[in-house]
Amino acid sequence: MILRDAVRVLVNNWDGGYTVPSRRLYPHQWSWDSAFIAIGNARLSPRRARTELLSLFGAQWRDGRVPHIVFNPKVAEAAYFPGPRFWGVHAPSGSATSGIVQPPVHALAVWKTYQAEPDVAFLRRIHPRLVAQQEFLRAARRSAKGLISIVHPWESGMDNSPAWDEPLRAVEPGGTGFVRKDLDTVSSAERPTDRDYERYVTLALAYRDSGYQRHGQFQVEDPLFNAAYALAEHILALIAREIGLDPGPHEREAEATTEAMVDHLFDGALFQPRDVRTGRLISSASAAGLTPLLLPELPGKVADALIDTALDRFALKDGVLPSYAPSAPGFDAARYWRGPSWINLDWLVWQGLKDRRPELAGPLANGMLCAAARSGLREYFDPFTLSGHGSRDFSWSAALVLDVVAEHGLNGVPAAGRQIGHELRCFGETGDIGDHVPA
Ligand code: 2M8
Repeated sequence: MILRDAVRVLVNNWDGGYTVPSRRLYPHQWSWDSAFIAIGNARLSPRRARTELLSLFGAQWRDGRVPHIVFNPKVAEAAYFPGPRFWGVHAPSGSATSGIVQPPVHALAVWKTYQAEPDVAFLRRIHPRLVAQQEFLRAARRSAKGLISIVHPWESGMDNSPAWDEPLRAVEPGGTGFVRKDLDTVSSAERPTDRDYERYVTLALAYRDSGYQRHGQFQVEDPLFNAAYALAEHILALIAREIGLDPGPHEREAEATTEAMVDHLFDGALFQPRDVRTGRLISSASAAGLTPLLLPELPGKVADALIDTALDRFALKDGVLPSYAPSAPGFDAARYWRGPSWINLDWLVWQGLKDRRPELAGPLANGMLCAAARSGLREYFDPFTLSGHGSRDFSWSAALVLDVVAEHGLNGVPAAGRQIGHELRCFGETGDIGDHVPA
């Protein structure tokens, strides 16, 4: 049932060259969503996964940035706020895009896709684009400490995290007179407040008006973003080996970033964001602080401390990871990124635990499947009751559930690859899909 549902969601949300995160709430292509979606699609149709990634990188800017939204010209301006007119910018390909970025988890998706079906031509084609994405971050966003900044909460992917409350207080909420679209689909109790939106809009307008160049009133070094950046370097080294290039510079960059993260963002129990404008660590309780577990270069002692924190403060043993520690001020079990469990975050931590602590990775895999089985492929879940929130038929929930089933199995029955193929055929689709090859 879960498999059938997951395949149905991915098939229905496919738009010919990429997958929308959700038909109504998010009707365009989103950057890190496409990476997670490709990871799931790699289990169904590696070709579709490659197409999804190439389509996103087709809208890469000349400076290397991969915009967080690539707009579908066939969708009405009013269908999503802030839409293409708000951002007012086009990629060299001609696509209207936003001008901010999201965590660079794409190298990971490329590698998973390549593992599902080794296609060296694809690796060669996408490798320079992944390198350019990293180069943009180094050139535009790297501090003397060797860490990458985000300039908008939307760049963290965890937009409404309580971790951003403090730096956002410094932002004068001037952006008014806009009409939110998200509340047409989802209850306001599960989405950011109007006040938060005013600040998001203010920041985005200021960045836009500087030609997407100057940092505004929000500049933060986020652990999840930096973990994704360092992991991308680690994977770029693997890709370089595969296509006959020198892995050395990528290996050194992965090590240096991991070290900088430990030196500057680790508080002894959890990785914390640093507010670049004040120079201080933000004392938060965000599960983003656990994602450095992804980094193979992370010292064992630091990993052990993180796992202790995950057990004590995030109830990791129960298999459902809240996005924010329930005992911390600001936690909300149902509101977007302020506490609910998200499958992409659980999946990232699961990746970081599989080799280190398989006895903890197993329950986390079961937890993701349990949430999806109980409430469907929702955008997020109450971490106590597993009730579903946000959008329905959400693509990365579907995709990552497929990946978990393929690797971990359902109820301990492993390797459901053939079953997934069967479900796909039930929908009249075959492995040979995704004919529209952009970029
Ligand atoms: C959410 O963010 C968008 C803005 O980018 C929104 O709320 O309209 C976040 O959950 C983000 O991480 C995600 O990529 C996006 C699409 O799923 O939705």
